[in-house]
Amino acid sequence: KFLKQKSVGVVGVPFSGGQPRDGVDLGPLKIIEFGLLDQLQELGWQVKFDGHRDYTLMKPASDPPVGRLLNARYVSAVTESVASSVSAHLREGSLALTLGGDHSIALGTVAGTMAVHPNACLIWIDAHADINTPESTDSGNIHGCPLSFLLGIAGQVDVFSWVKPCLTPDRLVYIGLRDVDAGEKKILREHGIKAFSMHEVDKYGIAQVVQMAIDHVSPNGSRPIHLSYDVDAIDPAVAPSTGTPVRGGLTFREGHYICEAIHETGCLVAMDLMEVNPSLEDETAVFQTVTIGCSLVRCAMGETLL
Ligand code: EXY
Ligand code: MN
Ligand code: MN
Ligand code: MN
Repeated sequence: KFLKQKSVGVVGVPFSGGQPRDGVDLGPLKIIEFGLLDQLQELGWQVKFDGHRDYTLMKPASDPPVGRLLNARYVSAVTESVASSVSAHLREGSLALTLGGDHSIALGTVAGTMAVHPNACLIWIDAHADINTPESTDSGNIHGCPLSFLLGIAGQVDVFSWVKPCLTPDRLVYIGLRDVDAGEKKILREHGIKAFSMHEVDKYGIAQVVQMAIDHVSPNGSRPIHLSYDVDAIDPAVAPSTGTPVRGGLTFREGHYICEAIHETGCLVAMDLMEVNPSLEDETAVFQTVTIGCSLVRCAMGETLL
């Protein structure tokens, strides 16, 4: 509905500066090595991929904490660049697919989407709420904070002055939450942000949850959809190679169902696949996690079981 042609622009972001563990920067390389681009071509997509950018060139010589925020200058520079890559693909009428890297990257991807589709909605699949403010974050890891910047509730942080508030609470919905900080719970409540935690997934079933989520952010199917998928939403027994695993997650099928149902809306314009860390756990675990990453993307882009 919102794409000009069946083409996808792929943005590979080998970046880990939003959190402390090495290896998540290898995620995009592994995912592409596993053949995702060919798989998308087989689904009938024209694939545009300029290769992985070397974001380490953007690393400032010195990047002392800004308040509690760690690597703030580096994260800001990388995400600003990601935003322009994403919006360039969208302006050409292609779907923008971003492979991470840690979830701070979504600060860039969502800003990039909103620059082209200002009315777009955001479906955030995650064990975590990623909505800490520079004041509420305990860890200082910016992958736990991107939504506060996008919503304009982060307050003034000069290093991030390029980020303009571009998302409203009514256009954000979560599925899969199960590890939300006390400060984040307060933010969700105060801003009336809709969230379907694992409790609601258990209670209503995934099909009804996805339907309610889409109806909430896109009444009458009127809005372009940005899907930001953190692989840690899936249960760590199924997708173990990720930096902040939390028990009690989505099953293999629940995780895929979300993508299938969003594909069926015909409104998907951008997708992120984040937090795949091929340096964590054993070879089998990495294989499982990367394989699932690829199949989640394929399902969101039209692969069906029959
Ligand atoms: N809420 C915790 C923090 O702010 O540090 C944990 C965040 C983990 C975020 C992962 C990417 O989803
Ligand atoms: Mn996340
Ligand atoms: Mn997460
Ligand atoms: Mn926690």
